[in-house]
Amino acid sequence: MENQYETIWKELGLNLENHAGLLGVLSDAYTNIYMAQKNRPKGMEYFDFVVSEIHSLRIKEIYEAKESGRPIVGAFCIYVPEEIVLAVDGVCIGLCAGAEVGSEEAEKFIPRNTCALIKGFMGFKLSGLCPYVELTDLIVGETTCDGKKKAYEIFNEITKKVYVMEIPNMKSPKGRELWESEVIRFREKMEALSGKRITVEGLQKGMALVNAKRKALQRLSALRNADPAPISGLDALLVNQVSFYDDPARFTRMTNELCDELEERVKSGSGVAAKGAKRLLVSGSPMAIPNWKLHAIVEGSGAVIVGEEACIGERNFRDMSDENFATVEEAIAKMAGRYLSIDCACFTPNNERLDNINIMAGRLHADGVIHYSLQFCTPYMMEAFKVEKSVDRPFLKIETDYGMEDFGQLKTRVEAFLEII
Ligand code: BJ8
Repeated sequence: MENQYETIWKELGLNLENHAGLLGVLSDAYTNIYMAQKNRPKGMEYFDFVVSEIHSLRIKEIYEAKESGRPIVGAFCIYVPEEIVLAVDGVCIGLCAGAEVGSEEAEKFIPRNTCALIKGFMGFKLSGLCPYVELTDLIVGETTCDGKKKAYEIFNEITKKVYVMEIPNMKSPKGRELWESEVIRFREKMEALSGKRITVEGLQKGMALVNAKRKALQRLSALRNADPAPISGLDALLVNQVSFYDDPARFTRMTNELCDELEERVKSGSGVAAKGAKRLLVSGSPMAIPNWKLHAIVEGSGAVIVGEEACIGERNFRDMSDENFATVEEAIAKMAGRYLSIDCACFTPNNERLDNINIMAGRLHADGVIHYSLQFCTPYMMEAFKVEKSVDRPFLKIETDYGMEDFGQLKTRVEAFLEII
């Protein structure tokens, strides 16, 4: 008998056969990578549940939100101001895909030499595998890297609902002016989409939700300073990945509960790896769910990842939005400033990222830094040279994609790196 979720998937036009295959592969990977870990915090049970329901319960929730008239907005970049979506009672979800399923379909529209993240989101949509894309009323793109910029043109031909925010290349006064005007334009777009005016109260509510989420993620990040690390890098990465599509208030509550437990672990000196285990910071391109490859390799080799200097990681929650404002205009101006401080490699120059990596490595007592770029991700691959020069501890540079063909080779390189630390 058809279950309630299948009815929704069918209505959304998913390819049910491919979709069943995808869920099977995801569930096996999760069992092998996540459930095989020892000494996991009890608080991770919630996140295990969320992953098991990734295309079921959460999709039903978003489906019901849409039915009740709430606008559903998808995004691919942490530059998209979630506060504005929440200010009109919308739902904001991350659409990046971290698996190579659908690449062949994607390559019918975009060049082979495109980064896996772009191929991933195109491929998921084209293969009828992504219920999130189908539920959106608006998909917000941005002019960050060239690959994304051009892919959005094609994605709009396919979905007919892409809206692009222009992001400057430089953080100059002109760049700031342009960006602020783009945030204002986005506010107007959200007002038109929802039929609601954005008010001071709406923005206060949106900011409070997003800031609370950021604060919980900051708390988790700070707990990873401890030795032994109270949580594995794999689990912390998962919490960060889930933050992009879970309900924000519930996510914050569950992450804070997890942090309460981790605090107890830190107090009692217990952790996931032995005290003194080698600690690594990972820095670079985003790792969208279910991209767990590097973390699985590093932690399978006996080290522990203590931080992610990435958009699915610290870059997403480092700065808060200023909740102290009297008018919508003031709120927008402050918010625009907050977003423009994000240190994405798409900017030139981007020296603040070098400082941030070193600050993080020091705070987390990292023994080494692994720079992670997706293949064909020019901004991060290029910036790796500067990062290597600026980092004051052992450094390893990796370029990879979502495939598993290089798993053995990467493992050998990571093990050799751990030897020299
Ligand atoms: S703020 S990192 S989320 S743009 S991996 S598509 S950069 S070729 S994702 Fe990003 Fe916003 Fe910057 Fe963050 Fe291009 Fe690189 Fe692919 Fe990338």
